[in-house]
Amino acid sequence: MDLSDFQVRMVNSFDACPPTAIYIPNFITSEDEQRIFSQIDRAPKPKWTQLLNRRLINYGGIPHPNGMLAERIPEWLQVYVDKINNLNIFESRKANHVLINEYLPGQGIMPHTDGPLFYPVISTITCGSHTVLDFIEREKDASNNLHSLGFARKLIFRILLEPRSLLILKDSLYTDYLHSINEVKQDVLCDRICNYKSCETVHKIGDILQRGTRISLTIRHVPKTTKMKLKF
Ligand SMILES: O=C(O)CCC(=O)C(=O)O
Repeated sequence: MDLSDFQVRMVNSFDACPPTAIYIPNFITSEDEQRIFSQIDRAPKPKWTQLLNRRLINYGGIPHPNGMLAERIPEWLQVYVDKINNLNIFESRKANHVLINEYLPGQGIMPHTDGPLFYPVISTITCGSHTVLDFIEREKDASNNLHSLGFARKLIFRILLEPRSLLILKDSLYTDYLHSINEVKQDVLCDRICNYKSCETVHKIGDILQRGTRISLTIRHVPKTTKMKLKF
C-alpha cells in the first residue's frame, strides 16, 4: 500500500493541510469491528480507567517517563497491531502499545499533544461511530518554544473519522498541533473538514451526523520500555 496516495493534502482550495495526515477509509472490515467490540465488552471492569469524559484501557503497559513496564498485548488485539506494523510507519520500530478509548455521544477529549513518551507517529482505528477530530496550532512564545496548551487558540482544520477508518498523524501534526474531540452528540459538517474526498460515504456541508458509541484504538510505539524482572 502506498500511503502517500492517502495523504490529506488540502484543507480547502486555498489552504494546504499541514504535514502529515494520512486517512484510509475501510482499513478494517465490519467483521473486524464487531470482533473488536465483542472483545472489549469482555474486558474486566477493573481494566477500565474512567475519566470525566470517556473511559480507557491501556494494553502493552502504561507509558511512563522512566520507561513502560512492557506487558503482552492480547492476541485478538495484536492482529491489528500487526496490520499497522505492516505499514512500516515507525521505520525500523514496531508498535508496542494500544490505548483504547470509549466515547459515548456527548463525550470527547481536550486539546492535547501526545508528547515525548511516544515515537512521534500516531495511528488510530475508529470503530462503531464517526467522530470529528479538531486541530489547533500550538502557541509559540517569543523564543519560538511551543506551549502544550496555547492561550488564544485558533481552530485550523478538522478531519472526519468514519467507522473502520485509519488515521495516521506525524511530522508537524504531531509536534506543532493540538488535537481534540468536541463534547457534542451530533456533528454539523462544515467547510473546515478537509478529508471529504477520501471518505467512504459522500457527505455535504450542512449534513448532521448523530454520534453513537465510538471505540478508538490508538496504536503507537513507546521507545523506552523495561521488562519485568522475576525473582525466585
Ligand atoms: O480517540 C481518538 O481518536 C483520539 C485519542 C487521543 O487523542 C488520545 O488518547 O490521546
